[in-house]
Amino acid sequence: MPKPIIFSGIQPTGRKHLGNYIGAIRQYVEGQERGEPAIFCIVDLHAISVPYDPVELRERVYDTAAILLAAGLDPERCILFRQSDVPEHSELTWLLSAVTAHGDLNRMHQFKEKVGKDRELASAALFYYPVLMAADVLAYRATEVPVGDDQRQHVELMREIARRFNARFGETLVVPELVIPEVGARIMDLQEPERKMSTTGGTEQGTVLVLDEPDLVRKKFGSAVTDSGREIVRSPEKPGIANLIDILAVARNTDQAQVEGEFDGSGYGDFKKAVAEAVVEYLAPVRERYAELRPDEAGLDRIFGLGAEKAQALAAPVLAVVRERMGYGAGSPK
Ligand code: AQP
Repeated sequence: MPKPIIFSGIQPTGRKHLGNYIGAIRQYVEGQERGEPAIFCIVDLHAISVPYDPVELRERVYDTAAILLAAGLDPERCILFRQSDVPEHSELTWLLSAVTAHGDLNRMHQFKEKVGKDRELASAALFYYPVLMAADVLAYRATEVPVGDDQRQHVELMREIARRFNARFGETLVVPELVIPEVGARIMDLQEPERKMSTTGGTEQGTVLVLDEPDLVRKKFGSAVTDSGREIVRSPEKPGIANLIDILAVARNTDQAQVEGEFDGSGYGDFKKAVAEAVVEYLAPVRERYAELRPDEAGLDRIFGLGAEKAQALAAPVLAVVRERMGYGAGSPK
């Protein structure tokens, strides 16, 4: 069996939360052992699809790189780079737009959720977000895309874009597989457990940040919304408890049934305390390593430089074939 080519992107923000960590970053670290190569990209081009500050953007890219390295990504074993350093992503976005239906983009849940009532004012970049995401992955002929459950629809669309491209221009692109974790693919907001934990759409108190101080983590779990019952079981009527069970299972590297068994008969208060302590312990090494890594921007720049070089060496030949198949440049398609 050939090793998978793994690709995933992450937005540049210093406010990475437990959902991002459990749903995505944890999978990246595991992926670098399996992938050949495993490619991880800080998607600063995606970041301009919503209002932003240029000075802040540069800072947040460093923050995100330091979080990923602190979590265990190793530039010797994976390719870690900044999206804007590899122009093939932008070019392929435009080329893929030829086989992307406007109607498909119109149906994207994330676009609808993010624009809300302000559809007319939303940037065209936000509408185009899924095409750029397709280009990110397809430029590397990646076979696996590790993401959280919220990205399911975007990955389905990129698969469709690859199939349409191949049908129209001949077998060129690889149709990648979605990879979501068995437990923790959708971590919910602690205050509003029917909504996913989110950078922009969640509550402050219900969003646990990777870099939160331990006491703040304890406070957030202490005030987590549960229900009026007593049972610690996974059930659709108990989204708050089900979410805490998932979080504890991941933080302790065990399964949900084990957690249910251990806390059978316990009160919600004790359960929430146990989850808080497990998460504090889970995130402490990341926070500590982050504090060491983040100040060294020159070191982070070196990692980006090396990563971009390796990424471009992979993407450029794919782009050359795409251009040729689409009828650009001299000669006839091979
Ligand atoms: N609540 C979540 N549970 C599990 N996985 C999640 N992810 C996001 N939220 C959850 C996964 O994290 C990865 C990186 O996400 P991102 O930083 O690129 O951007 P995002 O998906 O836009 O992150 P947010 O927090 O959800 O921001 P908002 O809500 O503002 O858009 C992705 O793989 C994602 O699936």
